[in-house]
Amino acid sequence: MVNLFAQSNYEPSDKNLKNREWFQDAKFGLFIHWGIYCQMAGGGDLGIAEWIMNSKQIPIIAYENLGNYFNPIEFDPKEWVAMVKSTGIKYITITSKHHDGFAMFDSKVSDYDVVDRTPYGKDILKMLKEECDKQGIKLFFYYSQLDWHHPDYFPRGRTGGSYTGRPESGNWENYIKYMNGQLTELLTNYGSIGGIWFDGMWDKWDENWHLDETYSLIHKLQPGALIGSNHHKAPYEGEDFQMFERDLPGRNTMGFNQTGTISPLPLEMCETMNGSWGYNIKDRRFKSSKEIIQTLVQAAGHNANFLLNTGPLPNGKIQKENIDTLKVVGEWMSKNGETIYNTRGGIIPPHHWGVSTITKNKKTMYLHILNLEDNALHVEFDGDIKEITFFNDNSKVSYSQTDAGYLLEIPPAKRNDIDTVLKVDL
Ligand code: FHN
Repeated sequence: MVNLFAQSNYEPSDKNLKNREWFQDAKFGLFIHWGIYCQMAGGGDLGIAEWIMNSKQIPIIAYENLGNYFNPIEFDPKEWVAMVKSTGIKYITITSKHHDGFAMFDSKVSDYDVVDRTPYGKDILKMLKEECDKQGIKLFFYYSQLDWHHPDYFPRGRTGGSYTGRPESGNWENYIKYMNGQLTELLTNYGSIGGIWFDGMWDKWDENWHLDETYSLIHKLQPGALIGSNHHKAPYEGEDFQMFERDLPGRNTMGFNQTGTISPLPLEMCETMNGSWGYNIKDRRFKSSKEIIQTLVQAAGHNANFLLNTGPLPNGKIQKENIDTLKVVGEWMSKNGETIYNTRGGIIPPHHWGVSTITKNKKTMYLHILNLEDNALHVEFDGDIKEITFFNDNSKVSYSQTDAGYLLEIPPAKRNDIDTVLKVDL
């Protein structure tokens, strides 16, 4: 029997509801997977990065050495956040602790962290948060409930088995205390944060994760903080948004999503820039800027935020290939942001030709045509339309009404290879 004890009778605070709306308006976030694993750069295997400890079965006693060499002296939070801003990204979600158990912040409930165990010795999350505050970017913390390092993460789940060298015993309640201790640090030492992005419950489904305790602790410390969990199932009570890993809401092309439920909560889809979350030197499968923009647009049309990942290098720099792509995405957003930010997934459901977004006052709809071979597009819509224009040059779109909707003329010269955006005044 799964005994999860989600936060029962949860009533989100007004602040929380406001933040949910802010979150939905923000639409675009940067996911950052950064930890001591980046120094192994995937170890020559495509598809391994932040999982290297488990994939290569590296015992704790050996893996801990990675801390001894982690010295990202070129980490410049000001540069990171400025780059984020110029891309049109509104929030950052960074790994505070991944499955390897290593904290990228100054933890007092453990010394297995960046301040105590690395020559760098600085609190990366604090540095980043200070800069985010200065530049007006919200910061969320990813936190892995799964832990391959802590001895009390016992009984073990599907991963982090005997190769780690931990005793085959442990006190689960102690682990929950430790986790809640770290979460308390994250929610008290870094000012107001966007929220907590949980991951890892899928490691042991039948465990009592004491979500009631953890979720109410978070909401008590910061009632406005949004909680989301990447458990791949429908949201539990106490969660404030629903997330989908590398898939649009409701889809399951990657094999992660275990639910057909799309909740009325704010939605978020996360995606990699290549195929890896953490830095992998061999992974050159970089998605084109076109593919990334189209996925962002698709996410918006599915009423979801887009959380796009980068895995920084051991020296603290962001991969150049990622910066180049983000620059192009930023240029597109600076021209077309009006059709994405502050909108909701359109009243015209996603179609093979593309998606629609709509302003919150429902006066303007945007059609994002992502695939079109014909010179005309039939759109099923039974509302009244005042005018349709091409968003890029305000020229009028010729259209006629049909029994089922509207037939729009889209001559080839007016089409854009990435997204032909039409503005529809309702
Ligand atoms: O195992 C993790 C993985 O390393 C990464 O953090 C992703 C991000 O969504 N989540 C997990 C897999 O579901």
